[in-house]
Amino acid sequence: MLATDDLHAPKGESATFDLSTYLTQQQALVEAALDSSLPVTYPEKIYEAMRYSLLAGGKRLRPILCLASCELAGGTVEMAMPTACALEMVHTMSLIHDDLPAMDNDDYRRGKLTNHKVYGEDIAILAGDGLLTYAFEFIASNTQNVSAARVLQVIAQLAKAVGAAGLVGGQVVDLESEGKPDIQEETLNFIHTHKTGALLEACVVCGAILAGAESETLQRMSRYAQNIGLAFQIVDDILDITATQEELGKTAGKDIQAQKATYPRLWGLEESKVKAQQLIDAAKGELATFGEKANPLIAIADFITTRTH
Ligand code: GRG
Repeated sequence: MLATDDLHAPKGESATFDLSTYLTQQQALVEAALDSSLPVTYPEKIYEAMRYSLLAGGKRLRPILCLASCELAGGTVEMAMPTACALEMVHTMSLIHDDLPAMDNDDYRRGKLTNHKVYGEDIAILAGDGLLTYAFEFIASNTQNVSAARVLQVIAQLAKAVGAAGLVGGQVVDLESEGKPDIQEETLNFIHTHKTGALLEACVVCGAILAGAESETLQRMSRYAQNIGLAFQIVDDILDITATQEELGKTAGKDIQAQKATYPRLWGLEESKVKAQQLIDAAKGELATFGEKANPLIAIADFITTRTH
């Protein structure tokens, strides 16, 4: 669980919106919903492994983005909560699989031993599979006060973001790029718009779909999300160099060790920070027409560049 200290509003944030309080409240709602989303039943071992990673903390940024986007577009937290939980299930399964020896091979995640270190590789793979499939069941079976057509649109959007056209494709190019000294900016952008950006975009767009947003709103939300998605990954690459293992909750310095293609490697640290800020400014610009309703998403955009883990 993210400590309240970690949620202090970034410098320069609008005095009218208290991001720390907002994030703390939304995070508590998400934690409660996730906890009740997945009861333990027979065979207990797989449910325990799924719950171990799902309830291991984390910023809960993806579900919070989905809830905020639904509210901006005129919907409610209740309409979006099953999708918000499903997005965190998908994100968690991608972390479990990413940490496996065959992928990034990490022993720590969210300050705890990785899933395979606790349950073994076989169960960790299945825990990921279980979370991925349950995410879609959870949206289909639990969404209320939203038309079936919108729920179907959300399921299609999420499936596209997760498959070979999204996370899976991004991960493949990331794996292929390891150890190659001359990665082009185009390739790096492909990796991160797919591996990280696609799911963040799905969070924002799905929230707006559930609320019945018009096409122009959906396009604005989509551009906002693409910008924060890339900025999020640039900051992730920067933190891998500048933050400690304690701050990150996972092994620090892994990118250099694995000779990974990263933005700081391409541009240097300072230029990477400037580019992340430019993307955040562009993201906030997309929401200017929404007035105060956009305050949560604007403040979350600022949080992305000021976060420390
Ligand atoms: C999705 C079917 C399927 C398979 C998985 C392994 C894989 C394919 C993709 C890797 C995706 C991945 C791990 C991307 C990195 C995204 C990222 C920056 C994660 C860190 O997100 P935070 O900082 O983490 O929001 P917390 O712990 O706060 O939730």
